[in-house]
Amino acid sequence: MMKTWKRAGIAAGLSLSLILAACGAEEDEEDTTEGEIPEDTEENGADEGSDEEAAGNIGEEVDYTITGIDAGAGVMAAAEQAIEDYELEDWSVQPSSSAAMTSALDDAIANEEPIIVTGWNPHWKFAVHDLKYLEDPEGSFGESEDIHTLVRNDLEADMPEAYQVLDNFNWEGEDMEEVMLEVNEGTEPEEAARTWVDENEDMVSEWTEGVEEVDGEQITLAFVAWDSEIASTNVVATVLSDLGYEVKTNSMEAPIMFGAVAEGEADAMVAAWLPGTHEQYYNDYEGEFEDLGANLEGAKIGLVVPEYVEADSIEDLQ
Ligand code: PBE
Repeated sequence: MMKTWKRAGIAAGLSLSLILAACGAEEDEEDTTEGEIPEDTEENGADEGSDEEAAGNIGEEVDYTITGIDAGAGVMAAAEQAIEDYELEDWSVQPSSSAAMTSALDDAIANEEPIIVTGWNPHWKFAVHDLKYLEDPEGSFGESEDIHTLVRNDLEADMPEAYQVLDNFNWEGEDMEEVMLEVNEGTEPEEAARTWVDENEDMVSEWTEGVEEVDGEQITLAFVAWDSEIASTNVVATVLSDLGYEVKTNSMEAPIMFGAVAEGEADAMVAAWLPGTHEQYYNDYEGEFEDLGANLEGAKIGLVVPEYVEADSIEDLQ
């Protein structure tokens, strides 16, 4: 299953990069006309010239397109909200996938082309590339977020051991990024999670302290194939399987993940970004799951660009 989405992601990434390459080519032609005064400088007056010019360019250069991820992601809804809040009528958000977005980002950076993506952290991309969030004075992307663990309502009674581990599971952004980085370097997620668990026995033993082993009971974790949640879900799966569980990790769309836990088709998820990113899904099913609180604090979503992009704020896209 993992293989399928990866391949689909790469295919989508390729077509995106072809589009970007095509845009880049047009713009190169314009750039070669040396000494020509860009049209909008004259129109906008000398004072505002450089800001407006940068903004005008970035819009044209990326074809007024924000490179997005899966349509169900909260960051996609927030990006649509930003288009409304900042009156960016000409702009649109292109849905793709977490994997296709990062491969489009890699390609753009390799060619020093501009790109704007729906981004978040914890994420390995900040360790690999020089990136920045566009400032968001309107707050379309909300403030700092926590990632919560949600379990089905009867889990504590049915699987007290797993419940305890899920309740204790708690780590930092940099822990998650370690796992993500390794996966990005080509290690299978299960293997990267195994390495992390083996190297962090102290932390893991806090999650499993006093928890009895079980004998092959089945447990299902729901997740979405976002790089961050591939990391967390595989780490929790490894810890549970070390306790004797037979763990299934099921990847699905974001709204379905919330529904699966609410309806008891999945036992748990460690991927609820709150209060903003998944507010809608959380409210849709509130009362039908148990919220075990934050497993990671200080996460963030927003629009992300390479450092060399001249825009600093979403306002610069206007
Ligand atoms: N993300 C990663 C998700 C939550 C985790 C930011 C892409 C989202 O936007 O829904």
